[in-house]
Amino acid sequence: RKPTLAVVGATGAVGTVMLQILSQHADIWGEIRLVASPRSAGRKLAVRGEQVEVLALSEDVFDGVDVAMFDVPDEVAAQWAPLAASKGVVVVDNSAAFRLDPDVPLVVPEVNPHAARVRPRGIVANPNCTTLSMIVAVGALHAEFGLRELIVSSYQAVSGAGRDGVETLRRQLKLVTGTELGTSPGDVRRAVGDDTGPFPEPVALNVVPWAGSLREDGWSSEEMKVRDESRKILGLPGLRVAATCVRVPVITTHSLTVHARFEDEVTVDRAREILATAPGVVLFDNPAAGEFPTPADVVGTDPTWVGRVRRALDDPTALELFVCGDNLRKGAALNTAQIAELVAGEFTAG
Ligand code: 11C
Repeated sequence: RKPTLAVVGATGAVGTVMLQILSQHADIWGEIRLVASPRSAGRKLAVRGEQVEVLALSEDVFDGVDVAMFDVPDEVAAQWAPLAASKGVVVVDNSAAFRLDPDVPLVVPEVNPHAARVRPRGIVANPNCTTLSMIVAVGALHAEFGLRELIVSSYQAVSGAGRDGVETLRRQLKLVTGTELGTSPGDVRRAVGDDTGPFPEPVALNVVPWAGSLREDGWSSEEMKVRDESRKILGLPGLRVAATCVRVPVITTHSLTVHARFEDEVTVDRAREILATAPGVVLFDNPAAGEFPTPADVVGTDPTWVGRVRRALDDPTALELFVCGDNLRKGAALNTAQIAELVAGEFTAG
């Protein structure tokens, strides 16, 4: 029997990519039901080449559903995911609401697929896009070398903040294009005005060292997610992690610099072999030819792209990498779909 799938949050930035992915992947699903807020109910969206009407989120929409992929705000997921699970639905949730719950596995199919089978609450969590943009590459290196410490800086695209983030950058770019702005203090700020959308500062012609909300001691929620989620996915509760999360004027695709320290000495040759053969990773690393991943080329693709692989000059146990991943695909919709497909295998296997 082909399982029934619900896509909850089908009209959002991630939901839109979920529908594209469902249309491109092997057609393993029976009915696909599209669900969104009452505001979007009645709209028709294309999936698998058909127009499907969007239903308003309610208890009834989960009747007969086997698996549901959720991409909704944390508070909506906190309310509705347990409700769907209580009706026997396996929920794959892309919010932060359950990621650190010890009874909810946090899954990246290339790294810890086995974890998806043990789900006491009927919920499987999908990691944050910043963690996901690097963890497939880091997980492959960890499996060989044994990870001890991660020091990362992110260069995060505006679509991580949803449609509002994208609209904000596009609006600001129109206001600064063709000007001489960016040459004196505050000139960009004055040109884009007080409405900086979901960002605390102008993002056009700028970089903003902030993503998420304020946590203790000056850390951002985004930085804490990178730390907490990496530890949980890799099964390393004591892993040393320091992250600095930065927003850059890129539409889609997060990048990170990664300093990864391992148990013993590493070699670049072995690291390159691992990265070149790891599922879900593309090694694109030839600086002499000007070849390294950038968001402009990576956007719209599935893998984690890795370049600039070097051994740390002052520590033979550490590697330096530059990593790019499409935050809406592997960072959100694709990983969620991959988890849902893992779970679907349980239904089709009987
Ligand atoms: C961003 N990574 O780029 C965030 C968005 O916990 O899933 C995703 C927030 C989350 O703004």
